[in-house]
Amino acid sequence: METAELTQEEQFQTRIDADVRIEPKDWMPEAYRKTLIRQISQHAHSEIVGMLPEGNWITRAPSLKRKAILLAKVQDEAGHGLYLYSAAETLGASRDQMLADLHSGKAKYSSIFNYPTLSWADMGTIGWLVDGAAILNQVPLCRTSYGPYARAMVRVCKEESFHQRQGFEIMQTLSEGTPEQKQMAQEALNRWWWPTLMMFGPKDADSPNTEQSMKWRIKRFTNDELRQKFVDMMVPQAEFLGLTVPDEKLRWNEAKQGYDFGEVDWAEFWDVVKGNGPCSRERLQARVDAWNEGEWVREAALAHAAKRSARGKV
Ligand code: FAQ
Repeated sequence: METAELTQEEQFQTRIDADVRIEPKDWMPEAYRKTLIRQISQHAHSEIVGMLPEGNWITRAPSLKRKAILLAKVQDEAGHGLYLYSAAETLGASRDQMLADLHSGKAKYSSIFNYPTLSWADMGTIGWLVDGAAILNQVPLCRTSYGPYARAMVRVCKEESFHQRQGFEIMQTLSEGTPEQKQMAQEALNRWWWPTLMMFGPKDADSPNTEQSMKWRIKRFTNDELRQKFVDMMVPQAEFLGLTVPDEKLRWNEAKQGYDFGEVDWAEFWDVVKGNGPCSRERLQARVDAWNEGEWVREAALAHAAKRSARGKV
C-alpha cells in the first residue's frame, strides 16, 4: 500500500514538473489539497475583508466620478472573493465552514486590511501600493499548478491592473495638487509602505510553507523574491510622483541591479497576523454583522429555491 501511494505521489510530482495542470477530479496528495484550501480560502477572505477599508470612503469620495470608480472597485473585490471561494469548493471545502472559520477568528486573511484608512490619499495608496503588491503576487498565480485557482487568477489580475492604475492616478493628482494635497499623499505613503511589504509574508527563512509550495508549483516565487521585485518596481514610481519612500536604508545596488532596503518590523507583522492589528477587531465584527444581518436573505433565497424545485423549475 505504502509503495503504491509513493508511486502515485511520484507520478503527481512528475506531472507538476512537466507543468501539467491539476484538476479537481485528479488524484492529489492530501497535503497538497490542504495547502491549497488554506491559501485559496485565506485569499478569498482577504478580498472580502479588503472591501472594508475602501468601503469606508465610498460616501466621502471627493467627486461623483471618484465615487463611481471606488464603488466599482469595491464590488470587483467582492467578485474576486466569490471566484476564490468557488475555487476552494472544488477541493471539497464547504463555503459555510470557510466563512465560519473567518467569523470565529480561526482563519487568516491578509494583514494589510487591519490598518485604518484615515484620508482620501489612502484610497490612492491602496490602489497603487496594495493592488500593486497583489498583482505582483497574483500574476505568477495565473500559472499556479491547480487549474481552478489559476483560471480565477486570470480575471482577477485583469481587474487588479485597472485598480492599480486608478490608485496611481489618484496619487498623481494629489502629488501635482496643492502642497497640502501632496503632503496628504506623502503621509499615506509613510503609513502604508511597511505594511505593504508585509503582505508578501515572512522572510523565506521564516516561512514554513514556501519550500513545499514551490515544489508543488503552487507558488512560483518566494516571499523575498516578490518583495524585492515590488521594491524595485515601486521606488521609480514614487520618484516619478515626487514622493519619498520612508526607508533610510533604501539604496540602489549596482551589483544586484536592485534596491537594498531596510528590515520590516516582523514583531508588528506577527502581532497583526495574530489578530492584534489596529482595526482587527473592527474588521472581523463588520464581517460577523454582515453575516447575521444577511440571514433573512439567505432564508428567503432558500425558500424561493425550494418552491421553484417543488414546481419542477430549477
Ligand atoms: N497576512 O509560510 P508562509 C489583495 C501567514 S489580496 C496574514 O509564507 P504562504 C486584493 C500564512 O498564511 C491579498 N497572514 O505562507 C485586494 C502562514 O500561516 P498558516 C491576499 C500571513 O501561504 C487589494 C504563515 O503566515 N493575497 O490584496 C501573511 O506560503 C486591495 C507563514 O507564512 C493572497 O492571499 C499576511 N500578509 O505564503 C483587495 C495571495 N503572510 O496559514 C482589496 C495568495 C503570511 O500556515 C483591496 N497567497 N501569512 O497558518 C499567497 O501568495 C501566500 O499565501 C502568501 C503567504 C504569500 C500570502
